[in-house]
Amino acid sequence: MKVLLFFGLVAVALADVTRYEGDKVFRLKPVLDEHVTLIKDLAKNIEVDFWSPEGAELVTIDMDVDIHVPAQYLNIVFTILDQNDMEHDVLIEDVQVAVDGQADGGPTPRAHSYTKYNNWNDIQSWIASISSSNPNLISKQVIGNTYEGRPMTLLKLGKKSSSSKPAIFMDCGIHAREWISPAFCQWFVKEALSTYGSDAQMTSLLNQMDVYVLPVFNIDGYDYTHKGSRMWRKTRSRKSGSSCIGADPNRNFNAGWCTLGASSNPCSDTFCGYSPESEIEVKNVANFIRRNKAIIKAYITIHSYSQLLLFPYSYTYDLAQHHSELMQVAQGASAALRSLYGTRYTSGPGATTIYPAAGGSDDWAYDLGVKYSYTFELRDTGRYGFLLPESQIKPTCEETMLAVKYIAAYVRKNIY
Ligand code: DDK
Ligand code: ZN
Ligand code: ZN
Repeated sequence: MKVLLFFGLVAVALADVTRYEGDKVFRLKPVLDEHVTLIKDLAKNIEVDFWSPEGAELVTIDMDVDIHVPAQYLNIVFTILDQNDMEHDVLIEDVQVAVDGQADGGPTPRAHSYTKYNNWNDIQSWIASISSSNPNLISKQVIGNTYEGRPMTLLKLGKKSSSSKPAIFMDCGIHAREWISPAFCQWFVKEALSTYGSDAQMTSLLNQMDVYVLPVFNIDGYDYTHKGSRMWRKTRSRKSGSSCIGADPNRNFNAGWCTLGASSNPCSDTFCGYSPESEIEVKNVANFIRRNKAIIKAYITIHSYSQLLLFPYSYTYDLAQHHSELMQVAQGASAALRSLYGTRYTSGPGATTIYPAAGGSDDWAYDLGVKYSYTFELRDTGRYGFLLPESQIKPTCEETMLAVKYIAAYVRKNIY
């Protein structure tokens, strides 16, 4: 009886998990206005999961469009592409195979590891143990709870000091499915602790500044990508009157909110939310940064994929007041990143480098007065996309460390 009950529960649990057998990821190359219209029509009529750009409303001519198409729609999509002569590649032949293939970072049993995609449970225990490991360099504080009630714990790295130090704020995991991002925040914390005292750059950084690290911003969404649907992007907030769940946290900040490159449709992956900061996770982070704006000198947010280093603005095509300095620092950071494995990044303002998108955290922080405001889009450029294999965590994090440390060193030398 017990055994039967057990298998019954397992079956129920499995039935809840979205699977992607036979699904494909295409890269479309729209070179005619008709191609763009066609992609938008396709999105209206069948269930297309936009990987890049992240919604049909962001598609423009001559851009690469990466879409994940469920197996049941493949025939129709192939037919439409051929009938309309739209150039396309298949990036991923079978999405479920790629999902299963991500975990190439080592054998089970899978405890916390810096070269694995840890689930929220493991990250939570890691936060607790790492912050008690070295009380002289690290402390933690809860800045609020998520919609589903999980604590948002912020780590503070830096040599203890009697007076308050200038600080850098960095978050990971704004978007649930971008798993390489929380992996980078964990890596950064580990590296900071283990290289303090030996690496000159890290030692000066933590002596003169504090670095606030939020390892997972959108915890509810992240947890859901482990337990429910791997391709979830948004928060998990519900509102009566809509059957669709969640808003895009990176469209929910109060910066040109919902004017451009965001959707007011609650079912869209780029839904801007019902009002600025309607998402409690966004409000918690915004409140913390507002409260500490006198000391926060840089804001860094980690996403994937595309290999870009972006800075304001995304809600307008206008150049930021500090455009040339932001560009210079971005190019220096990209060069540092490339020096390790040759990985190429493109730098520039969000609106022209990726796509116009209002309500982003970087634009909001910048307009608040945090001059050095950067959005990273980490590896890769689409071979695996969000399903970057675990074997790439180490090289990705190592090279990204060089870029983040470059920005941090620049900020440290230029704020006094
Ligand atoms: O939120 C997005 O769509 C991407 C990361 Se997935 C970044 C867009 C540019 C920075 C937003 N201000
Ligand atoms: Zn993202
Ligand atoms: Zn992205």
